Amino acid sequence: YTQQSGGVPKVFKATQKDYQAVYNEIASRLEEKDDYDDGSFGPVLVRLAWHASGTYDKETGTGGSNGATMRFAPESDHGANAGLKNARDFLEPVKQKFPWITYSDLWILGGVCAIQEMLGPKIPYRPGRSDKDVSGCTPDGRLPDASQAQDHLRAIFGRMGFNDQEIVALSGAHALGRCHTDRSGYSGPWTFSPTVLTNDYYRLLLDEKWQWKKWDGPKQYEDKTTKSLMMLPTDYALIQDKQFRPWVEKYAKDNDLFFEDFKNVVLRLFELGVPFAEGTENQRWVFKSSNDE
Ligand code: HIF
Repeated sequence: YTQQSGGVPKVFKATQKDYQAVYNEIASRLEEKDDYDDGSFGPVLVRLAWHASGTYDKETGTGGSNGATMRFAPESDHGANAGLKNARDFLEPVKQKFPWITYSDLWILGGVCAIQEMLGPKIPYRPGRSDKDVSGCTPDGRLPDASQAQDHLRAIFGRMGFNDQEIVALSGAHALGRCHTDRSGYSGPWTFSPTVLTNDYYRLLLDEKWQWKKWDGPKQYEDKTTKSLMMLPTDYALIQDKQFRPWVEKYAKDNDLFFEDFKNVVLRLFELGVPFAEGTENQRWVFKSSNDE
């Protein structure tokens, strides 16, 4: 990023401290803007970072978090991305304040910050993404379809390079946030604390009795006890499938194991398709959260 000062171009090389300042700005906006949804933009920021990354195709090397092409139609209009304008707009003033950061690095930093601020594990981060123009938009259909089951999950996440254990470890992120009828058509949160990351998603999957919700909307499960929680068909597939289920049981019992595996798989998800500079594999930064000493 070059800054013009008195006609002399000055190359500005951002350091960890500069990125921490961006982190802090996102964290304080999260704290301040608490009148959204269940009281936090955190979940929708996580979904933005994931949808930016989850378009990756390991065969062609296309898609992934490099590019931030969801700024443009047609990608912004893909059905799977409905509602993510809320997250992009939330981050726009941060981009204005720190114009040297790329949108693609900012969106991923937004996901990292949201996970940490919602009391999840620290997600090590490295910058290096550059923004692409509209020609970098990925074709529709690369993100998962919630009405499907295990074969679909393996096909979609396999294309990104993830195995069964990693699919289950990632899925715990559905402890966060909710479904909106005006976005996906589905309705409701997965857990009782949708703005705090815990292993509750796995515990509820196993401990609750789930039944089809009786309504006009798309097929989804509701818990028999309170009828206030939901599971998508793709969520329920994790306990129906013999290979997935043992991982659900492990994470339901052990929040530390979930956090460790979640950290590792999210870190990889967020780096898909990024041509990082050689030798930076072990040079990731861990940001201070706002509740750290
Ligand atoms: Fe989601 N996801 N996701 N998801 N997702 C929704 C919302 C969130 C799938 C479908 C949906 C992951 C995997 C899958 C989050 C994070 C992650 C919604 C509701 C749907 C339908 C959208 C809306 O109506 O607002 C499917 C089919 C997935 C494959 C298994 C990841 C693992 C769990 C990769 C992941 O990290 C988050 C956070 C939300 C909540 C967004 C919100 O606005 O609250």
